[in-house]
Amino acid sequence: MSTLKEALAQRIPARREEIAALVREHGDTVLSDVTVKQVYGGMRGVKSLVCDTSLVDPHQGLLIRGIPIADLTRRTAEEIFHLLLVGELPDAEGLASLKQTLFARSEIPEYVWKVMRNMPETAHPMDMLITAIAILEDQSVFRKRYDQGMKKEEYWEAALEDSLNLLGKLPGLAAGIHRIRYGKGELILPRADLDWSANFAHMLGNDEPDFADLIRLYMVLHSDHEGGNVSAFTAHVVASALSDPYYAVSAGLAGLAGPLHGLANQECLKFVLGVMDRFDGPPSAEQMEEYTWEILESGRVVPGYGHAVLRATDPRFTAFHEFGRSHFPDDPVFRTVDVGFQVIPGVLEAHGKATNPWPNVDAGSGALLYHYGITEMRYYTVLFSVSRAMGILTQLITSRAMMEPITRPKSVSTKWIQDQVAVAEAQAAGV
Ligand code: HAX
Repeated sequence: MSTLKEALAQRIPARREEIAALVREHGDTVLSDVTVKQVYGGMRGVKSLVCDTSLVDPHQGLLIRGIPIADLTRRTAEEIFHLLLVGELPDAEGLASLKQTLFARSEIPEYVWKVMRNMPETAHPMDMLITAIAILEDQSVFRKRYDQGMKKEEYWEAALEDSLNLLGKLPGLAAGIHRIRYGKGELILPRADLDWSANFAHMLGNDEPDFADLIRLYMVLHSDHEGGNVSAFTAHVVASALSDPYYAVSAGLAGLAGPLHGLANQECLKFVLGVMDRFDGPPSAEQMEEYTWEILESGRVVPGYGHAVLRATDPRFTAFHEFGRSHFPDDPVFRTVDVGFQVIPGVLEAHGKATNPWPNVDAGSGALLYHYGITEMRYYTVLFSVSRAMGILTQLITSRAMMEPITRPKSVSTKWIQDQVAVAEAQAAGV
């Protein structure tokens, strides 16, 4: 058996050499062209980023190190973290060691709780989480070692230390934010016999085995979604300046807090409860259709549907949908999500705007949390964040291990683009 650090240390030299050779021998090979539409369209489809932890196939959905997410839904969060980082699932001893490592780093300094308790009652739970991570920066090993003159070859070791420290604390931080923000009583301490996600469920105050299983699934499904999504890309850019993992994760999660990205799960449940409120319970297919058209005609997006990369039903939605169907098919909130799944893609297709009318991960997750009493929808993106930190951190450690430089794409002015277009038109006209 080897620890996570040993497993990584064994793999890094060959990987560095592989990439160095690729750049040395094929550095000028063209991978992607860029069109005017892409430049003004959020760089959609421009291939200019490396992410080896995961890939989003438009039709298959998320693949973690080449394994479809649908084949990983029984795994623990620790297994997924190891897989993301090392490229392989851990053996039993490696898994036990990682579980122990994270538990040993779970204690949260008292000053963090003081700040959390003093934040305004109106502060969004994401604001609290981002603040908590930012003030933990004081504990950064990366920053201290950098100040002492750490060698570039060793950056990944300090990034790994910070990542494990932060990851160990995240379930406790997030659960504590829930208890403080929603008046749930005293903070609950983690238990040494529980793993990372089971402890999260426990610290949220619900020890039902099915709830722990949902939180495990939630942590697995949201863990990573390649490198170009807003949160991963933001964290990548910030960390490329050698800002430490605390800064990078808090910046990335600020992106996750946007309604077009991670906040969509909060918006989804609002949508579902809105339909139920209007029709006094789960709607018929016709009522759901009517409600969806109203949203679209008022110029709003239907949360939980559409995706920048996916072109099919998100397998993560399917996994949540299966969970609901097998555990509580008659729950009214779940039934409403189910009617939405049957109706909304057709409405979006008829509306004709969205490139992908199918549900994404956020469409159903809130209904499952709601069933177990996590009814505070503003909190949902915090759960997403705890999981997504795994992807952000493993991408960050990998970037430091590969000694990547600072990110700095070239921007151009609209005038420059207009000039290029004029030159291209003149050439096409043979002038
Ligand atoms: N409802 C209504 N209109 C939609 C839509 C939806 N669910 N999805 C896309 N569209 C619209 C877009 O707003 C856009 O309209 P404009 O031309 O007027 O700007 C048009 O269809 C084309 O957009 P697209 O190419 O299909 O989608 P984008 O790549 O631009 O955007 C989004 C992808 C996920 C942001 C988009 O589908 C959306 O806003 N969905 C609803 C919000 C949501 O569910 N977000 C969560 C996504 C998953 C995630 O990141 N979670 O964290």
